[in-house]
Amino acid sequence: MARYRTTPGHPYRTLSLATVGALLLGAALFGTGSPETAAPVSATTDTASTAIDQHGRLAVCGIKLCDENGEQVQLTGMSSHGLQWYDHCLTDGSLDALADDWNADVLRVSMYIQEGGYETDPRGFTDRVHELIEEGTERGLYVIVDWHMLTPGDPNHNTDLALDFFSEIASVHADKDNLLYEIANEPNGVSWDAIKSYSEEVIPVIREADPEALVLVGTRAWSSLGVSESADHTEILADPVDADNIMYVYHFYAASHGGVHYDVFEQAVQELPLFVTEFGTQEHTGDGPDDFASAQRYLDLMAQEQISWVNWNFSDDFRSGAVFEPGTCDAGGPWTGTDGLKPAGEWIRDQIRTSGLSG
Ligand code: IDC
Repeated sequence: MARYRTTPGHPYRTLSLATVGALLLGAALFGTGSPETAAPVSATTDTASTAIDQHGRLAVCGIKLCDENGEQVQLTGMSSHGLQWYDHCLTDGSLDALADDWNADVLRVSMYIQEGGYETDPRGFTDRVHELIEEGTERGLYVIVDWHMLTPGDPNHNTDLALDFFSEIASVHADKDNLLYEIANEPNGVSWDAIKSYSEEVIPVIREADPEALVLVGTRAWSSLGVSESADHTEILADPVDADNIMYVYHFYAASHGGVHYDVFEQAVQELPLFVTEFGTQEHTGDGPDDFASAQRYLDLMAQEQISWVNWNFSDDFRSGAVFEPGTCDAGGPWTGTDGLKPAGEWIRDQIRTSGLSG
């Protein structure tokens, strides 16, 4: 789970921006000195401290992910489905369950751009992402803000929108230690060069507001490191993105990607900083039969190599890769235990409970 019991927590980590603002204003108006002395203990904190308190800001060290003490860490958790379709699966109850029953370390907030997503209502989607960042933070979760571009597959199609969105997100949340910025979910049908140049436009805008931001860069061919379009990770090695503190993204669907995809990934983990921000135990449609043996092979490698991973997806969509049975979200649960879960949900809940920072 996201909470630890051993070290006293720091109450300010879980206060919302608005609360911190009010405290600062109060301190200024009434001359009570620093908000540290004036602040009441938040109702959401107790003597426990969260994973964020324990590990702080994450950063790339060599080709691994490290916490603020320089120790290697592996995060494990879940991705939402598209907010335009399954926002109602992200409730107080479901997010509590994710943090405290599933023991997740990380929530990926998947905001599609097309297909009825961000481009149809930039203000509304941005506001919802702000809220979900606060919801995750209050529960001690790291939060990946996923710019879920998919169709069209060229990330440059959305650059202006991405610059607006990420500059606001980074400036509002720069004081938080738990945000990770995923700037392009799955580029496809475009060269590595196009992805690299997009990244080199977006990363500086994020870093202007949040200089230490950890940025996750999608890779060619649906974040397959190029493999689904007959390339591989060596094109990245030959011409990496010109920025530090970034990781490259790999996605896999275990029933479809057990062969050459696995082989390239196995090689690439020795050569590039990688973060698996999406995987499924089924086919690349997110549906069909589960292949738990293939998924376990990947998870064993990722445990050994301390590669962080996030599973697709925390919704009640009818497809086999959505963890909840259809109807669960409208019914308001059950969120905890296994009663509301499909087979893939039961499997991944067990995996998350026993892995990562809180395993
Ligand atoms: C799928 C969803 C499905 C939706 C479709 C639309 O499961 O409900 O209709 O997207 O785009 C990915 C993508 C992710 C896909 C998922 C499963 O990042 O958006 O979700 N997948 O197909 N890459 C590989 C698989």
